[in-house]
Amino acid sequence: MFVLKPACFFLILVSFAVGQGSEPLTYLWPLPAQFTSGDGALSVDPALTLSVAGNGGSSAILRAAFDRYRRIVFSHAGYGFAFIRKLREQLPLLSVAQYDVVSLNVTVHSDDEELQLGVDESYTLVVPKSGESSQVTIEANTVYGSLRGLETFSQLCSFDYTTKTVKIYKAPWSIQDKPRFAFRGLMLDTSRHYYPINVIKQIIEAMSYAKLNVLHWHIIDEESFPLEVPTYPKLWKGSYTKWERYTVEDAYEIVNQKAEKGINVMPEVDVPGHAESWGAGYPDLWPSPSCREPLDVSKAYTFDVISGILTDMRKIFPFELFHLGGDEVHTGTTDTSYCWTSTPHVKEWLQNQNMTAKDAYQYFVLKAQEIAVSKNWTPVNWEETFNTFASKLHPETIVHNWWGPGVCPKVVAKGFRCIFSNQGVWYLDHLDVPWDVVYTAEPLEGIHTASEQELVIGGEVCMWGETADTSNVQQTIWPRAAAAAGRACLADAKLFNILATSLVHWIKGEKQAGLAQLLHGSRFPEPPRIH
Ligand code: CP6
Repeated sequence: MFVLKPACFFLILVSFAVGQGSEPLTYLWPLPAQFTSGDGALSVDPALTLSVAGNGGSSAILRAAFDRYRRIVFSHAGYGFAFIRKLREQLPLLSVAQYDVVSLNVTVHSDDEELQLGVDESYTLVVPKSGESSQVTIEANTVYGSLRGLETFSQLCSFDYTTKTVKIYKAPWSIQDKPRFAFRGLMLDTSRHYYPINVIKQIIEAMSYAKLNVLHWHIIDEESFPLEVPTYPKLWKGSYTKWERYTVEDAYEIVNQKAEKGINVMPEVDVPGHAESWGAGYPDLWPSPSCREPLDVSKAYTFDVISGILTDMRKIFPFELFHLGGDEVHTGTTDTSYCWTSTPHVKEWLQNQNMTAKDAYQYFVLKAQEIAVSKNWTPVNWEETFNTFASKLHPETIVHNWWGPGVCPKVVAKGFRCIFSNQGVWYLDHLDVPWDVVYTAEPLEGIHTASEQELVIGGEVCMWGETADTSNVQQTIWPRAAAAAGRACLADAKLFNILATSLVHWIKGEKQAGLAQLLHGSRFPEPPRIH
C-alpha cells in the first residue's frame, strides 16, 4: 500500500493534466526497440478474428493467447456477448457497425522452438493507415515472439468511452521489437510467506504484461519447506501448515501456465545455508537438533537428499537453469551460526578432511553443482560463491549478483555469465526504493567491451517474502518491477523518455484501458550510456 498510494495519486493528477478533451495517447511499456507512429485512429472489431500463417500456424499457445488478449482488449466492448458474436460470425451481413480492423494476421516463421534461455522473442507489428487495409499483422520467428507482439497489440488498443469502441490511436504503427536481455526475471520467495497458486498465476499473468520472461521461484528457505518431494515425502513437514503447500500437480500447473505465456520458471534449492526447514522432516540433515544451519556437510546422506530432490524436480521444471543458492553461509568460528565448527561430529569430519569451514562451503557448493549438472542443468549461484572461490566454480555457472554494484563487471571479467540484482536498486523488499531509482539502474554499468557485456544475460528484481503476504504482494511487486522491465527489455537504452503505463491492470491482474495511462515526461534523467 505504501507504494500504491502515492503512485495512484500521481496517476490521477496526471490523467487530469493530459486527459482533458484531448485524444487519448497510446503508451507502450516496455517501449519497443524501434517504432514509428502516425496520427490516425482505427476502430477495432470486438469480433476480431485471428488468422495464422507460417510453420507456427497450428500453435495452440498462440490461439489461447489470442483469446486471452481478446478478452482483455474488449472487456468494455461487448466481448461478453458471445451469442451476438457467434451470430455475426455465422451471418456477417448482420453486422451493423463497421470497424476498421477486423482481423489480426499472425505469421510465425519457425516450428515451435523450445522455450529456453535466448529463445527468439523478436516480432514485427504493423497497424495500417486508416482505410488502407483491415488487417493488423504480427510477424515473429517463434510463437514466443508472437506472444510479445500480441501483448504490444493489446497495449495499442484503448477503449473510447464516447463511441463505445476499442480504438488504436496514432496509426499507422510500425514496430520492430526485440528484448535487450535474454533473461528478464522476477524472484518470488514462497518460504517467508506462502502464496496460493492463484496468486502466483496472477503474478505470472502480470509478468507477461511487462514482458518479463523468467520467474525465479525461491521455493524453500529456512522458515518453511512448502514443496512436495515424492522421494522424500517428509520434507514438506517443514511447511507452515498442510494447507500452505505446493503439490507436484500445483508445480506442474505453474510451469504450464508459464509456458503458455512464454515465461520460464527457474526453481531454487538454496544450499547449504537457508535450509533449516528441511530438518523438520529429516532432522539428520541438521548438524544437531540445537544447531541447524548450514546443512550437515559431513554426511553423504545430505547429498543423497539433494540428489533426490533434484531428480524429482527435474521431471517438473524443463528450464535449463537451476538455482542452487549458496548465499549467506556462515563459516567463521565467530559467526552467530557456527554449526560446522561447533558440532563435534562435523568438526571432527572437517579435521579428518583437513578442511576449514570455508573449504567445506566450497566442497558443498561444488558437490551440489555436480548433482545439478549431472541432471542436465546449468547451475546458477548467488555471488558469494564467486566471491569466495570463483576459480573452482563450474565454468558454465551463472553468477547471481545481489550484494552490491560492481560485481557483474568482476564476474564477466573472469568469463562467467552474470545476472544483475543489485539489492540497493532491484530488491523489491526494500520498500523505500522509488521506481525511478529502479528504472535508472543499469545492468551493464562498468562493463565496457561488447564481449563482456554479452555475458550479462540480464537482470532480475527480487521479491523477498518477509515484507509481503498474499494481500499485498502484487502491490509491492508492481509498478517497480515494471520499471525494471522497461530497462531490461529496451533494445536501445536512449529510447526511454516516454511514458509509464497502467498500475491498475497489473495490480488487479486485468487491464482497464482508459485507467491505464500514466504520463511521465522528463521525470527521468538519461540513463548511463553504454559503449
Ligand atoms: N534470503 C535468502 C534473504 C536474502 C538472501 N537470501 C536477503 C538478504 C538481504 C536482503 C534481502 C534478502 N532474505 N535466501 C540474499 C540473497 Cl537486504
